[in-house]
Amino acid sequence: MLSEKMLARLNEQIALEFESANLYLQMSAWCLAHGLDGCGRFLREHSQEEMGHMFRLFDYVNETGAQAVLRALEAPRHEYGSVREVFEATFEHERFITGKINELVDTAFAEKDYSTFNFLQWYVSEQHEEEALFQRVLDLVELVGSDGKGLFHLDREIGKLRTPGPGTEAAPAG
Ligand code: OFO
Repeated sequence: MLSEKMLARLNEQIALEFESANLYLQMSAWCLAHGLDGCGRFLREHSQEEMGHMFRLFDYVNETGAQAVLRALEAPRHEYGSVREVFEATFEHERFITGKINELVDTAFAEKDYSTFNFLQWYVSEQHEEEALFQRVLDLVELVGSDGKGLFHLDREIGKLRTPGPGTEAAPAG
């Protein structure tokens, strides 16, 4: 059974995962509006991945006999100066989410809720993968460049990336 504190924190994380999904979906719209179809596709897929994170938490909370409660969501940022700025924001966002997952783990431990502590390990691994993925994207921006012809190639390379699950590596699509 979840403590009140644990339930409130898990419900907040459900909202944060929704906001992550909306952030990446909004970013995909920015990319498409700027002719960057590969980046748009990658970010749209990542938005769906975030919905998976949300549902995993939603199901867990409900399975404990508690009730997942949804809150109003923050509107995501929709203006960016460049594709570099978009991907700098993705990396910053993932670091923010890692901090939130760590706080959840701290709470589970402090509440002696070892079932939730165990459940959260998947998210710990996932955040490691997510930070690595977006770091890789930033490395690509650096290597390939984001001006002129570089932007064309960058869009193609990012369009080939796939979001890995925990235990797998970010690999270009075949
Ligand atoms: Fe991007 O990991 Fe969930 O939020």
